[in-house]
Amino acid sequence: MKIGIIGRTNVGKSTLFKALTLEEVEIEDRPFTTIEPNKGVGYVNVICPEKDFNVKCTPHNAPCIDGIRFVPINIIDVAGLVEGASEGKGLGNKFLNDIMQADAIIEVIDISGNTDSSGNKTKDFDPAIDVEMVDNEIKRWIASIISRSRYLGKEDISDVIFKNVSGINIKYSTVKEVVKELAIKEINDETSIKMASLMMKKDKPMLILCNKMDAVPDLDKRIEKLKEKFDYEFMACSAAAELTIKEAEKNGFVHFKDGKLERTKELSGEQEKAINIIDNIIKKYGSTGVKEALNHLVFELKGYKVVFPVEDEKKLTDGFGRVLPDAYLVERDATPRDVAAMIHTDVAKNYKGAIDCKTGLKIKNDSPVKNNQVIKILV
Ligand SMILES: Nc1nc2c(ncn2[C@@H]2O[C@H](COP(=O)(O)OP(=O)(O)OP(=O)(O)O)[C@@H](O)[C@H]2O)c(=O)[nH]1
Ligand SMILES: [Mg+2]
Repeated sequence: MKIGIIGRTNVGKSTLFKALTLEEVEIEDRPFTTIEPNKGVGYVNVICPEKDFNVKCTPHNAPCIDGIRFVPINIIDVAGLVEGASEGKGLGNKFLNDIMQADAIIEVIDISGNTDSSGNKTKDFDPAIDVEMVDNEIKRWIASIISRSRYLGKEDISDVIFKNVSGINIKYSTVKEVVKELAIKEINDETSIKMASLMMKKDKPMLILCNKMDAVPDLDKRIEKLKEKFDYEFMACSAAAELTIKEAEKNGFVHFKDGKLERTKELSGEQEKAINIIDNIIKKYGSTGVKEALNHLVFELKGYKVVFPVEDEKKLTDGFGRVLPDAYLVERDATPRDVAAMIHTDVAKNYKGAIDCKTGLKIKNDSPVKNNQVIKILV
């Protein structure tokens, strides 16, 4: 799974990206080896089933820290979006194509209002302007791809559209649904924009993340104002605070557990000052908001689930004797057979069914797996 970070310049996209993808000493065994300069690996969190089953896990693809599994996902951070990008302005098309490879999008906005559309210092800038602009550019870009379709009236219109939108990672089933729901009979500017909107909603849900919450006294009021205007979900964060914690953790100064920062080393005056600022943010908001945003986008908006496949349903081990080794992120409708295909083509080929390791009962072949389910694939 890929998450794209988008937004206009200077809102804190790269700070968020760094906070999400920072390599931590405790985290090992990354499955993703091809990482381009603007791409990295972040982690969503689920509770490790080890406690529930009264075992101790031996993680392979998803590290476990304090009973929380860190399941890897790809993150893409791109350059700031400018008005007219869909027509080639700024980094334009290349950039939008990159972001369209993502399965879900985080749009970062600067809720402090201290920077304007061009990223320059100002006061009381209305971030609704940015939300509007990004929304427009993404939809126009998708619409421009749809409208490249040459429909002569004889073929299946979905097939014609899919030929173009498959390149930006829109599913065939989505194109079919969109064509049906909007009763599309022809492809023109108006229908393309409508289709773009709906395709985006279905295949690339976007969460708007109000960054720099540390710099505003009236966060709730500002978010409420945005919510009234747009049909998006809004959450808030301080990417800078999250990055400070991650770096302090990496250097062994603090440990963040159960919503609290524990000092694990004596801190210098400057360090103590920085950590105190973070402490105050956490006291006020409960967290920096970064992890919550990523988890919300992946598990709620995108509906993904995490499953733990094992070979031995009693010991919960794989062929190497590792307990609950792997955590797989699967799509909303994934069945045990889909999980089998993720493990290996041979497992998929020889698939005979699956067992829920908690109940010991067979899972129906066509019913979707559940979040946090431990399953044994029968081959
Ligand atoms: N107060 C505050 N400042 C932040 C936060 N996150 C980022 N910043 C600051 O915002 C500025 C821009 O951060 P970047 O991460 O470079 O922003 P960007 O969106 O990647 O910018 P471009 O790559 O130019 O589009 C930097 O000075 C950051 O320190 C935050 O949570 N709070
Ligand atoms: Mg950046």
